[in-house]
Amino acid sequence: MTAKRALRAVAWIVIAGATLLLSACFTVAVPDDPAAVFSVEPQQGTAPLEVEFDASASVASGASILAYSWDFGDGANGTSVTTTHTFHTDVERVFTVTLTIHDSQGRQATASATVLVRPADAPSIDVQVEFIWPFHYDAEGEDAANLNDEYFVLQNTGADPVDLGGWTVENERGFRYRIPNGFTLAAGAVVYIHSGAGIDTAQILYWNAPAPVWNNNSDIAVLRDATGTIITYYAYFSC
Ligand SMILES: [Ca+2]
Ligand SMILES: [Ca+2]
Repeated sequence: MTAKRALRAVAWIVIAGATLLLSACFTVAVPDDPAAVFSVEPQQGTAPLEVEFDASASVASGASILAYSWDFGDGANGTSVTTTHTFHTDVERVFTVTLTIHDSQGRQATASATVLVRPADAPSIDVQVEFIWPFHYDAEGEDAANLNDEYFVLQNTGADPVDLGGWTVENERGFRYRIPNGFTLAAGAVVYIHSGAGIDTAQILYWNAPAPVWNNNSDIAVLRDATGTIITYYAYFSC
């Protein structure tokens, strides 16, 4: 049996003044396991958004990579090691792009990343609130029995307090939490938002979800302001 170890890598990437916390994962250990790796540039922007993808860092030790298969998340596909795709949208969308490589020993590996595309007429966003580490989507033990160990953290990275009343966070399936009216996050302050029930404080909020919110293998958390505009998001993927 082929042994595999999965590593989760977290990278801080600064784009146009906004900092996105991205997670990616890849498989290592057995030296000849192939691994799909690719870069995305840019990772967000205004439609029509031309994005360059480069999978040349993918590896298949002891074999050669025969095919690259791209799924751009909007119905389009690609087949080159490096490729360009233009995203079109009339509403803000987070596209999930997936690369699958096939090697000469019949094995395959996949990797995913996200691209945030805003409509052409969208106002510019001065991002002040961000997801920060950790995003604890896998609660200790059975998630359904430990909802409050599922949580994530938001930080106001700006210089002024931000009124988060009416802002929302939703998962990839559209299950949404609304931050209570009157909740303000001071400059530099953080707030933990737990999936379960509890009494809200200035540092801790409770989603009061009836079941786990965050998938343990992959999900996308989207933060919107009170007008529904996407402020930022956090994505993670299974290995
Ligand atoms: Ca979970
Ligand atoms: Ca768990």
